[in-house]
Amino acid sequence: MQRRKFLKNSTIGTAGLISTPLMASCQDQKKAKSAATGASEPIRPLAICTWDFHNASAEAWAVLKDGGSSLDAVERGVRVEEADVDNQTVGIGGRPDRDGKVTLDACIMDKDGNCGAVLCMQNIAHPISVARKVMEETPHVMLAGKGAEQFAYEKGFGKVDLLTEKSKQEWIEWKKTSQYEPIINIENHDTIGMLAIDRNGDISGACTTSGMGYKMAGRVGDSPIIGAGLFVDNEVGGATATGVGEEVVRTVGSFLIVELMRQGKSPQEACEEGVKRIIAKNKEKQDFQIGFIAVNKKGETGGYCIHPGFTFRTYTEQGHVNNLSDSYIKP
Ligand code: SD4
Repeated sequence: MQRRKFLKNSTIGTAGLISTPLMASCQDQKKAKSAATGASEPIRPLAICTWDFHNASAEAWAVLKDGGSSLDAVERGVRVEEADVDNQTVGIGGRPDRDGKVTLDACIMDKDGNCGAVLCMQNIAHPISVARKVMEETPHVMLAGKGAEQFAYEKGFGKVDLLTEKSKQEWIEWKKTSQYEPIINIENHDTIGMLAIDRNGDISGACTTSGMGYKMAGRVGDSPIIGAGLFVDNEVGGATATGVGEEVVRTVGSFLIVELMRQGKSPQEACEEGVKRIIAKNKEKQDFQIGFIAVNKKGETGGYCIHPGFTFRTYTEQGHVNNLSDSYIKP
């Protein structure tokens, strides 16, 4: 909540984000890393997530520092946001669709290229854990809607009313105009995508969201789509996205970024190219936000977005850092 107010009320700059323990530009961070570790030594363990979700990245770190797997780290990390009723774009407390229903999307991917996803699922508080069960306990990758919900009950998940009073009242207010406009960095862009590397050097990722607030019933964005909202290739690295999902799907953004890293681009360069592909398809209209983050096998990280204001968290032995992403459109 603090972060949202800050982004709304001030111009973005390093001075503003003082509620976090550390703040650094990507360049500062890169310099610090190479000075501390030497260029060739892989940085691990490591967790990175979209936005300033410090509790989520701290939870992931708690798993990683004790030698836990990157898969457990990303699941446990993003569950923190799913459980946070004040986060209105993930899990319980998420904004509903235009009919007043909270529908959740999530996906998870492991070091072996296994993946699972749930799409447009109602009444279940932890979609990421259901996605993991789809991955581990079914022959499928994706379950949607009622089928996903039914599967969750079968696996012991309880039925939860995801619509909080706050989100309900805001939806009632929204219905007066029913204007559907994604607002840059504020209302619609707090999806958590997280990537982690464990002590073994294995990479996993997770992404979870309630999607765009007041979306059409049945609408699914990029977040639960493997390759769009998330992609991991343990040989190369991983990437994940936040923002207007339709645009990420159109460019298969996260897969693209991992492939660009495979071809030799750094995570930063690959994220920049990912955003540029989206811009190239939207020459007339750029009033929407996309943020990408990426990590490669060496533990180098990157992030890039269209509009200023996107931040991402990294957590390594060097500390917990909130990084201000560079943007295509300059402040
Ligand atoms: C979506 N990418 O459903 C998500 C929205 C998002 O914070 O990032 N929300 O399109």
